[in-house]
Amino acid sequence: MSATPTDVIPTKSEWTITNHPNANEEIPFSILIKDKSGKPIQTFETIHEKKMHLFIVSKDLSYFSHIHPKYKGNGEFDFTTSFPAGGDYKLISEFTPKGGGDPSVESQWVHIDGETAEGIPLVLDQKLTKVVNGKKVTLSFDHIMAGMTVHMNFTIRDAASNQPIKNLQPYLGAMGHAVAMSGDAEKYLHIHPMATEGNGPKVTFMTVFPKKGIYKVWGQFQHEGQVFTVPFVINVEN
Ligand SMILES: [Cu+2]
Repeated sequence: MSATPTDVIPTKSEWTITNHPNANEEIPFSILIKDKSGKPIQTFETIHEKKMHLFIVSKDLSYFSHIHPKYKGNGEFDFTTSFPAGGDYKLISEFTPKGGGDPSVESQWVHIDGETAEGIPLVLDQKLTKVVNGKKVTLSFDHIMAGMTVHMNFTIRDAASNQPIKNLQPYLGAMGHAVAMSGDAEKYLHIHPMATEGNGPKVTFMTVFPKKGIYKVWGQFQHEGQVFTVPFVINVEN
């Protein structure tokens, strides 16, 4: 398994959005996935239980959402979602046309009307331990250098007892999922979950940060029927 994407099928996309979408309203979207020549792609692989994974982030990366558009056929995926405030959001879709290796990625910026939330500056986490939903999550790395395969470990404990959690549940067919974006929201990273022994407390992912700088990483895990998302802001060195 390689940390850099291989056998990615080149695609094009066409996004259809209501005119002047507003914050706090359900907004319908459709995404048409086409091949290089512009013909709709007909068949997609099911990866981690879904034909498409869609991530939505605000420009300042303070907002994060992970949803699964429905495949309507003839290359078209539909979904509805709402946005917490006005402003610019990036929508990143990941899907694998039949026969592809790693997923293809198509993204689109959208502007949402309505009162804009004040941008929250990305602040580097000084300590890579956080408490979310009663879990104490620690992020660690073998190293954190750009351009090289990085192993990222999330270690999950019960926040109250500090006991390691050993009964994580598979979420979308893996022991966890992780997503990373560069601080400017330009670069989206493919992250591979590694085959893990047992159900926690440590879940390892593999990726390559393309260049140095600040990145935000979100880990998603499931425990006792609840999915929780834990974000970290990290600095990748040269
Ligand atoms: Cu997904």
